[in-house]
Amino acid sequence: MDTRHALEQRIVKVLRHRVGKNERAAKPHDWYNAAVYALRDDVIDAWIASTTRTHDTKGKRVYYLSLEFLIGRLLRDAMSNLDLTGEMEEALASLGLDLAAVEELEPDAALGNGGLGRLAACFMESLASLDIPAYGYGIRYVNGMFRQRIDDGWQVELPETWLAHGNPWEFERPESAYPVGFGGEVVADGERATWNPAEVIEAVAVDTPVVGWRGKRVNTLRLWTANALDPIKLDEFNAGDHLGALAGQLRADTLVRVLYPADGSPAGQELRLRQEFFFSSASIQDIVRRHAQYHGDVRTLPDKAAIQLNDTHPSVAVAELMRLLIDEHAIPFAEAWDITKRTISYTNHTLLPEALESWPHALFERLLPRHMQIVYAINAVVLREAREAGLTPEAISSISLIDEHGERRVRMANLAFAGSHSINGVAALHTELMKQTVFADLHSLYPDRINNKTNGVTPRRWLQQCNPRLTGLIREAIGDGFLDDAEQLEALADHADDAAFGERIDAVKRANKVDLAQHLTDLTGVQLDPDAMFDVQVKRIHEYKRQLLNLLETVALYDQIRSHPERDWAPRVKIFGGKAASSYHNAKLIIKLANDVARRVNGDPAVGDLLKVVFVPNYNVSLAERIIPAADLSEQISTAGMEASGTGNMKFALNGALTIGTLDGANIEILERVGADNMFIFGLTAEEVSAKRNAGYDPRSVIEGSSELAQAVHSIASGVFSPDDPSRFADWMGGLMSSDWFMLAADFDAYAAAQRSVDDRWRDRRAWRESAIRNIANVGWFSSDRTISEYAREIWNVA
Ligand code: 26Q
Repeated sequence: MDTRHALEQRIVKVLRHRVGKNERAAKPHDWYNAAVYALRDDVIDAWIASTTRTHDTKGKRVYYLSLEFLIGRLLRDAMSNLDLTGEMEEALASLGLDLAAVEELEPDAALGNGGLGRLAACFMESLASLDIPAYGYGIRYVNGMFRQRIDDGWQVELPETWLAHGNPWEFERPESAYPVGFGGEVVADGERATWNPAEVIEAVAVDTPVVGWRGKRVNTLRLWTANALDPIKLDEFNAGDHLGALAGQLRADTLVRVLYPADGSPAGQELRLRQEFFFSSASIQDIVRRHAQYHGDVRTLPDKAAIQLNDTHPSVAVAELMRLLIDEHAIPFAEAWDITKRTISYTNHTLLPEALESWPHALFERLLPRHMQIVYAINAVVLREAREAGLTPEAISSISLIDEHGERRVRMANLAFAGSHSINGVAALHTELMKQTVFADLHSLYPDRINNKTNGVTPRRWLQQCNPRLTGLIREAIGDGFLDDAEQLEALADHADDAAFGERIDAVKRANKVDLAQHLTDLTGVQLDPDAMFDVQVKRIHEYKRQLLNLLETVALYDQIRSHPERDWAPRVKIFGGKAASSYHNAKLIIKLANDVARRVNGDPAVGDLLKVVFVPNYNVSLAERIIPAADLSEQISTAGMEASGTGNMKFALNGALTIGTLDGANIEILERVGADNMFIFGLTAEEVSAKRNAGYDPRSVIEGSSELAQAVHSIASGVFSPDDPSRFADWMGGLMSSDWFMLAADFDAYAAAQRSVDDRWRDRRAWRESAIRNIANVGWFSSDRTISEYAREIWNVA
């Protein structure tokens, strides 16, 4: 029996015995579940083999603690990494089903906000692909990232119910459960203590397999769900208090109910701290339990476990590991501190001061009284080391884990820094700025700890799976080596000035654009010309990312086209997408403006197909997989010094888009590899931005000095795009005149000029194609395999 036939039989069998339907009764979702169950058997075999291998070799494991994993769909990933896509396609076809349609039934696992969560997902895939034993630890949110609907141009947030039809990828592990305490009191006993929490919630593991490339290894993503220890208080129930009897379960459910839909501006709610401790504690208990079981002595933990903290969200893990070592394993404080630092390392993802987490001391102490004591004990050590090193009182106060200015607060970044042997930034510039700004004093005390690990993206999802046409063409041109080593894409450079190859690259891009145009028409009703330039800015909406700069330039271009319709304009489609944090007023206004501009421009017969504007609702991983392969131009235009790295920038370049961008984050490193001839770099440098801010920059004079910008600002302010409410944007635009922290005005002219060079290059079709090929050829280095290899060698010390 051939394998296709075997897969088909398996699907029908699991449809009957696991889903409980026959072929006649099966609904589309039943077929989706059956397809996953059938494939899953192969995944499970490889999973069990991987775990056994790690046990047998007693290898060191990596533990990636992250409050976010922005995974997206898993079916294509699993099929493709197991090389079963073709078989699945044929098996489903013989059952009268279309694989693409079945794939569409899988909801996105959107357990993350944006870059940080997606990075965690790429890292999990690369860890498995590089055959590194690893666990991801996080929370199984019942409602992940909210679904975005656009009502009359405004963002409306709706709950995302990704688990509504069940989740065939997950395995509940009731035997892996741990108590997590909150509140209560501490009874001291020398360095040790007994903590009697007022409340205990049970964390239960739910595992998802993560399949590596060519199925080499399958690792585990372990997400915690919560149960009341006593799900129903029967005495209370029987006494008639039916709701009170269930209160404990409700408190537990609340913990894992929803992902905090903020990025960059932390919401200081108690529930967030409870989530952070809940998952950190369960994960650390699981890690220490596993170590004790397989290796006996907790003192050897640093030899067998490397714990990476994804930002400060899990930094309470430092105190929790100390507590377990001291209180439960009777290790002296000094030795516990040494073990902790050798085990833990921390990745920073932002310099924005408002995004640095800190918790009110009173809240921290009330919720985690034992951890508060441990934080003080750690602080005593750190402050002593700072005094001994001769640091100034100001430096010592900035290093302290406790912020004493105003209401006393616990600084989570200082706790993570103190408790780690490695603190890394996510791009070269970002890491340098960490040393010079937020961590300057900690860096002077511990100068060997800060290091750089430039981000990367998995080329499986972000090239092979999302762009099969391009992948096929590259294989024809340079063979299959790049599938296992993305840096071999370099061989494509030999084809960069081959005109015939350029035309084939163009044909692939055009086909992807036709597909995307159809999809966007279905979503928004707007008709798009696939021969126009697709100019794309998709990412979280944030002022520092400067979607408003792009919109101002769009408005300026619209004015120009209307004034000079006779000129040889390069037809463009401006595509925007992204979610705004629900409480972020200006971000929501950006979405409204994009939609208002779209309505006016798209309805203006004077511009016709020369300019179209689309705001794609509900941007998510699956939409990214359609949009990125179809992009011609990638907008990476953050205020220099503010985007830690960016990872979308890498995905676009890998798919042959040219970048227009600032010297920020990883754009700088992309420029080093792709070359200035194949990118459009503009604007102030990070140093110039900070000098300008210090020199007292006056945006009003800059705006008035640029006729194009002044006209754009005035037309938005006066209601040209909002005739239904002419003053809608007036205050906002007025504010820009007096204060422009993100330097939109300062960079506008340079940005507009760069856009006109984009037009020039676009008209030279051959030159554009050559640049596109040189982008693809030179960004293999931004594979997350390279990033993870560096972490493995330089931070984790794993083979
Ligand atoms: C913190 C506390 C309370 C509520 C929310 C938060 C919170 C949540 C998410 C704070 C920040 C985030 C996300 C940050 C993020 O996505 N940063 C991005 O990380 C990427 C991966 O390193 C970088 O490429 C981006 O430059 C960076 O913005």
